[in-house]
Amino acid sequence: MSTKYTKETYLYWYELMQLIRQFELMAEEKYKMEGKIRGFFHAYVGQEAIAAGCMTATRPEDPFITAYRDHGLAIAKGISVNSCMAELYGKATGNAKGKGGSMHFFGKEQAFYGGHGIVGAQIGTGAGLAFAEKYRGTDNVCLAYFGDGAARQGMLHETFNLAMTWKLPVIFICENNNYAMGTSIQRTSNIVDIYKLADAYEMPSDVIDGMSAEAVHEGVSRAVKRAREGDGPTLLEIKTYRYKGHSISDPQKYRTKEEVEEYKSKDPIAMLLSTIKEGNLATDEEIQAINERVDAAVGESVKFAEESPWPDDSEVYKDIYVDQNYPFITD
Ligand SMILES: Cc1ncc(C[n+]2csc(CCOP(=O)(O)OP(=O)(O)O)c2C)c(N)n1
Ligand SMILES: [Mg+2]
Repeated sequence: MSTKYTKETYLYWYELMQLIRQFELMAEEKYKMEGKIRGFFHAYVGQEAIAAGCMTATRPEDPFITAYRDHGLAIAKGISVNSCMAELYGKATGNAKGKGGSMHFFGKEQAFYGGHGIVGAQIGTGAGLAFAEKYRGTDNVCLAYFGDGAARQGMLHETFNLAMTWKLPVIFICENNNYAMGTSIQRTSNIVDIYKLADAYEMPSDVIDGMSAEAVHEGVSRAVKRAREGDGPTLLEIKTYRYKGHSISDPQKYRTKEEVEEYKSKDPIAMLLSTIKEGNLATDEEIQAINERVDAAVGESVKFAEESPWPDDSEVYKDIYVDQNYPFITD
């Protein structure tokens, strides 16, 4: 079988997707089994092909912004797994200095603008990032991610309207994983084809198989090209599935085990590996070497997080939008 892309591309996708998955599984273990991580925690397991395909379709300086299910995209953007694990542990070496936690990963240097907990808020902020790029005269394109639940927020409509009016270089990426917490997409609207929401604003749209890094790469590349050329936004509905609960404390009564197993049979990493093998792109030894590299990086991230210091007490009032000398803050 001949493959569409180079060996490097397939192996890059494979390594990145494995890194995201193994990071998530390790962090979950540290949370559930050892109590080393506390607070909110939303895993990206099952959705990794979206992060992988988006990376090869964009440039490092293209800004990304997403919701609280942010670990995978942050790692894809090049924020180190050490600083991601440390952030989950609440340590000073975390990418948000241990003060943001799971939902607020951040890396300005990597053009990763969070990590946001208010459902749908980052859709508007993403258009703002795109506005900034256009204003500065760059041809960078912002990728603004949100879930199927967030697609029901008013913010989406106001943002779509202005983004089309001003032809902003933004790609709205709906990661449609079928559920908003425990509420299925059928229960939140009579419009279950989210891509159709673009029609009201005459915005181009597309539906993409989110279990395939190749399909994501292709769909996002088309939208990026249009945005870079000044033709404005696109809505991409990327169909995916999360294997884990909404958050770490979700008993998952709203779906059957059979449904989850059905999606796992189309696992994005397993399918990518089949493509790699069928195309004779890598030997078993090469794949094993990647897996070992990933395991070593994830293992090292735990060591790094555990050995890192807690934030100093003096950090409490830093990095918030309040003057440190504000009257009600006393020593
Ligand atoms: C404005 C607002 N309303 C409600 C919530 C509570 N809440 C947190 S996550 C969530 C579901 C969002 O689902 P979706 O957008 O599909 O994202 P997914 O978790 O599937 O990635 C809700 C309702 C919130 N954080 N913010
Ligand atoms: Mg969802």
